[in-house]
Amino acid sequence: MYTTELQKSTTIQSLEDPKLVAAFEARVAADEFIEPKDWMPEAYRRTLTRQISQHAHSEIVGMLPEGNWIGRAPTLRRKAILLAKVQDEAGHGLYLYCAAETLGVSRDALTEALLDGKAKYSTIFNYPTLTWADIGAIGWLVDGAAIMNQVPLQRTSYGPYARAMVRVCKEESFHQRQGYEIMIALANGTAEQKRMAQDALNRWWWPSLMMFGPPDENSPNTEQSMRWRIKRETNDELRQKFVDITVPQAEFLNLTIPDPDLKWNEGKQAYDYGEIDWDEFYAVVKGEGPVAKERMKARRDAWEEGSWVREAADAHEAKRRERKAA
Ligand code: FAQ
Repeated sequence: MYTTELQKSTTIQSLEDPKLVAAFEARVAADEFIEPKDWMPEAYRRTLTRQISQHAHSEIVGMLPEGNWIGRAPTLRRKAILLAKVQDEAGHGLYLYCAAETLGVSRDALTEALLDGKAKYSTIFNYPTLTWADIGAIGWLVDGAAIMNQVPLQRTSYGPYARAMVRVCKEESFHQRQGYEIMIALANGTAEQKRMAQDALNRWWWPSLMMFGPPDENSPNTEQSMRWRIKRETNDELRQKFVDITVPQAEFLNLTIPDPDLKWNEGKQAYDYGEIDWDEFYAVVKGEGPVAKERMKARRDAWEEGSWVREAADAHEAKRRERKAA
């Protein structure tokens, strides 16, 4: 839906005052932050609304796979860490919804777009967490991929998004470490624990690479988003950096990345890796992921069960306004 809207608003953009557009582009090119009350092209606003809201939905849906293990964490220490991590993800979702709201769209409208299937969330959260090792693999790989993508977003051109990313990145860094620490414990544990760690790596590796989005040549938004400095690096650039940083970490764990084509390329000083199954990626984007229905049901139920809280907050706000007006 959003790509179509972007095309529509690109047409609108051609009707926008060229002087305003030129001044906006110059500010972006000079690495100035664009703030909520500044003039911005409609297509810029829509692209940001799409990206930030997808990001917010991902943080919130992303609590579900790990939430599944809070009650089954193997020790009190692991449970406390996991609880804190999942709560951090809720906080990230909230900062991001606030950043999206500064673009003039309500949080309710954003949530409804998700529940109506018009807005997306990251494909990665449509895979199940089958064993405790999956919690290690999520922290190590999923948070690792998230950091790789989000560090450059601290310099994204939209001020509220960039500032939200600063705190998010600090917390994601702790998340990545806790996941890797679980993997270290399992990889150095019993044969069964090592098998669990390898199995989790086998299942999470390729979906983690898909998190970075389609290859640049099939990414409809990258070119414009790079020009507007919404994105600071392309999908393929970030994916390559992630592979390069993660392969030595897997070697340290004595685990094998499930890719027979993975090999160091001396010429490019980076790893070559095998073909990603893009059919799987697009199927998951379309809502056909292994646990996609479960995830959306959980979000729908939470929205419905929380309606009394929203009503109470509205009633409180109405009373506050009445008192102020009196
Ligand atoms: N999943 O033209 P592009 C996390 C869509 S946070 C689903 O390349 P773009 C923390 C894309 O929206 C994880 N859809 O798009 C955590 C577009 O849709 P359209 C989330 C995807 O925006 C850890 C279409 O495909 N992070 O993990 C995906 O330029 C652990 C064409 O793609 C962010 O959202 C995907 N993987 O680049 C929480 C970071 N990839 O226009 C809990 C911010 C692409 O057809 C536990 N976002 N699409 O409606 C971004 O950096 C960008 O939006 C990209 C995609 C790189 C994700």
